[in-house]
Amino acid sequence: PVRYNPAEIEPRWQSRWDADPALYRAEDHAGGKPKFFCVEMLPYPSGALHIGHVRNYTIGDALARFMRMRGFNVLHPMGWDAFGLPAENAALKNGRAPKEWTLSNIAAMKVQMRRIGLSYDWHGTEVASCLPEYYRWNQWFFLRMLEKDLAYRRSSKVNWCNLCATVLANEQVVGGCCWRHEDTPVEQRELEQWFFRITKYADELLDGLDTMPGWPDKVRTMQRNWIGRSYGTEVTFAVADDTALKGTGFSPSVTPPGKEGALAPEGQPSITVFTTRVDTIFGATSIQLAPEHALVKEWAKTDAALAADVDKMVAEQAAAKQTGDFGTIEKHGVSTGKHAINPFTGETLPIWVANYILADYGTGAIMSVPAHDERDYEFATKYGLPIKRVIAPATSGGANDDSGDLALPYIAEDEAVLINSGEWTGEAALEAQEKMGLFAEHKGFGKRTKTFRLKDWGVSRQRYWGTPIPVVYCQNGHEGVPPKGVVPVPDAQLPVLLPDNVAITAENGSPLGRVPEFVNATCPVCGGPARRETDTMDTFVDSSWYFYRYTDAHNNTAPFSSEKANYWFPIDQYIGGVEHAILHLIYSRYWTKVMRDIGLIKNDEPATRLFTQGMVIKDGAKMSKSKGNVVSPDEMIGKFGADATRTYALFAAPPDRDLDWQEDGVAGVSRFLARVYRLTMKYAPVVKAVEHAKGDEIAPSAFAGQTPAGAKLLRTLHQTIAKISEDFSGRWHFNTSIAAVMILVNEIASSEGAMDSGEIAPATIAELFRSLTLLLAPFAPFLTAELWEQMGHTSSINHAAWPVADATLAKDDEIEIPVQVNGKLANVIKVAADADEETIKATALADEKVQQRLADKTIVKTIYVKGKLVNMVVK
Ligand code: ANZ
Ligand code: ZN
Repeated sequence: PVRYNPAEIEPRWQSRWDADPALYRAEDHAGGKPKFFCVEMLPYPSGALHIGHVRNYTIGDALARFMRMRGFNVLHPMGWDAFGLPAENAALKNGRAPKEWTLSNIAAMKVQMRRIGLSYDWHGTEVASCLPEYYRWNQWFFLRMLEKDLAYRRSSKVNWCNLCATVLANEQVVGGCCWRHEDTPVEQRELEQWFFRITKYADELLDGLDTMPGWPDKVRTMQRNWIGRSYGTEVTFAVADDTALKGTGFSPSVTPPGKEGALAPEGQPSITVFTTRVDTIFGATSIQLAPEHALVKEWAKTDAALAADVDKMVAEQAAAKQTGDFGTIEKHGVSTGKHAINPFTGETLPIWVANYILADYGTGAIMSVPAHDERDYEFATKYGLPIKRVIAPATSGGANDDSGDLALPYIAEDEAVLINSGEWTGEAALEAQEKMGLFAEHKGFGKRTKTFRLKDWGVSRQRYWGTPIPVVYCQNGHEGVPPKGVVPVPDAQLPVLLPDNVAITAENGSPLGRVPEFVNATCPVCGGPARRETDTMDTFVDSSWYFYRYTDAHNNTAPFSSEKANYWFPIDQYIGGVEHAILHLIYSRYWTKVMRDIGLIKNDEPATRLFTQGMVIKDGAKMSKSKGNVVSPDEMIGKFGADATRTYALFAAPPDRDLDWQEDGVAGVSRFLARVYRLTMKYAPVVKAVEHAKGDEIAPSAFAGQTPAGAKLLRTLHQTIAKISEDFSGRWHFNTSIAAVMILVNEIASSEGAMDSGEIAPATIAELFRSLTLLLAPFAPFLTAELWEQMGHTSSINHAAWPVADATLAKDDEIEIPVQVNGKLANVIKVAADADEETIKATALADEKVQQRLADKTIVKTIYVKGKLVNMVVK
């Protein structure tokens, strides 16, 4: 018999597929088929695929192939996230130009992808973000955002990684360090930067998550926390006029008569605090300011001791931010000697400066409520500031007594009530938050606020290998172009080309700034001299909309046609790593909303369903060069073939779990495929003969006239079809799908005698092998294409109809039912699948093992759970 030789079959089919550019082309959007848009996250062209990519792409490929066979119009694209720092590092290291390095990596990885048999429509969809055909649309979008005031420029403190020699977005800072350099602390620098106003969509980005059941809960939770919406209240405290107080002999901390709710008089400073717990305001016993608060700076001018203390605190905070342990620094502070008036109570509170208050959060000032806030409690205890309880459990009835023996600080807010809070005493805490906020607004000394953890997206990068930002700075600085002197490059002049032959050095600062031909530009408005922006865009811009370009990859008059995008979007299935939960998956949601608002598309969200696959590990550990446990896809394919590698990647674990790669396992799958090959090749002539006689569509063989052996095989076959079809639509447990095919193949193999002797009819044999080949097609495309042809089919298996499970054929003729006596298993009986209750009870009673258990006892009653269980209660 012929031997299974993937090294011969796979390249042969690959070149046939390559010769047919329309093979995986989706139909025109005007066609009648239902659409299915399946996207795997595009790779960075580092030079070689790793085995994790193989897993990710194989999951998507199996699904795309299955959906094609189910009759869907499938768009299955691929592209390259081709800008970014590694290309510049390669230039530094080996002197290779980033462009040349990137394009040759793309070529190499494309060869690998083809070897794996991934069914991408390369000709129709391929995009590479480093090409001007692509990045000119990044520039176009930038200009649209500029028009919509969604792109703006400002000077701000930014995250800076010294190794990247560039700015990082907040999303690229992980635990105080750079996302690419896990042990390089991020520094803060003050720089002029371009930002995208993603915060404008903060509410929608957050609320939209509730309407996305097709996204994993863990991703939605991560996004919710990242966006971090919190409601709060700003309350303004007048700073007491200490000289006036002194004059009246008034002692601070006693209510100044008539001062309730007072705003600071003209010329008198005030402090606005930000609190999420305005309901605790009767418990405020001091005001704490950030060392960089404007008032502190003011007071420090005339108070040298204060100035010295504050300087130290500023330095200490900067250091703590850098090391990322801001939350754990020892709290301390210094009194300013000034006082502020609580507008709710009229009480006078001492004003302090404290090292745990951030200048750039809220208003940089807080009211300190030690009884109900941990940090304030720690601080108040240290300095002997008063602690006043104003919140109690609802069970306390809201009595005005603070002798409660609950440990302080008492944090609970749900189910809590206010005590010691004047007219608000007895109110539920949550309601009081709302009412007291409204009250403060009404009285004019406060306002309710909504704040987000999400900050605007800083997109300027001081790097070469990225999209040039399409603005120039006119040296004549026209009026009327806001901000002064910033002139957008007109659409007609796009793309602003990234120059070649730029020296990449380790020096700080944008490499483009050292290219005079690039920098020196003409102002499009006045024709005068202008300096071109030399920063490039964050590469997350590229990946924010690339999947839209797939629908119309060759368009050179627009980023894509709205008509096409509206047909294909939202993506039906998006597949990729969970590490993109915050970065790419928030940015691309933002981009979608912007494109919707400029009228390009209709969808609110980019993808209906998101799947995040597990990692591939080796010997229980994440793969890394330093551990020497990296599995190379090329090596696997070389040894076992692409089909075995793919099938193993799906067989070894459910796709959402981590997969421990074992070469033995790939070898095992390869033996299984060899068995499929041998058997199918042997019976292919039977299939050919039967199908030739019946026409291409053969009806499932009926039970009528079947021998028991034939009926049993058909039953397993149809059960397998039902199971795999369900796995694809449901939980994607391809590991059990493939296991089911293995069981089927075992059963076929042990019926070889019966097939050869004629006991199993040719029509049954034909149906078995035809369906087996179809069932394996999503997993092992090369082998099944070969077998399909060997069976005499001239049209491609790619669009052959997926087999349909016949429920009658799949039905077991016998079922097993456990029999219990007093709840303990006595035996499992076999009965006809359609047996009635009487028969089942009688069979149970007649069973020998059940009889032994019953012995001389009396049956009180017999409980029957349909199709599941018989339980006899005995005395
Ligand atoms: C009084 C209070 C009472 C507070 C209480 C909490 C509990 P999140 O939820 O993280 O937004 N805060 C406000 N601005 C601050 C700053 N610049 N630096 C340090 N802390 C600041 O936290 C909001 C709470 O953090 C605010 O509500 C404020 O303390 C504090 F029982 O006000 B709270
Ligand atoms: Zn000008």
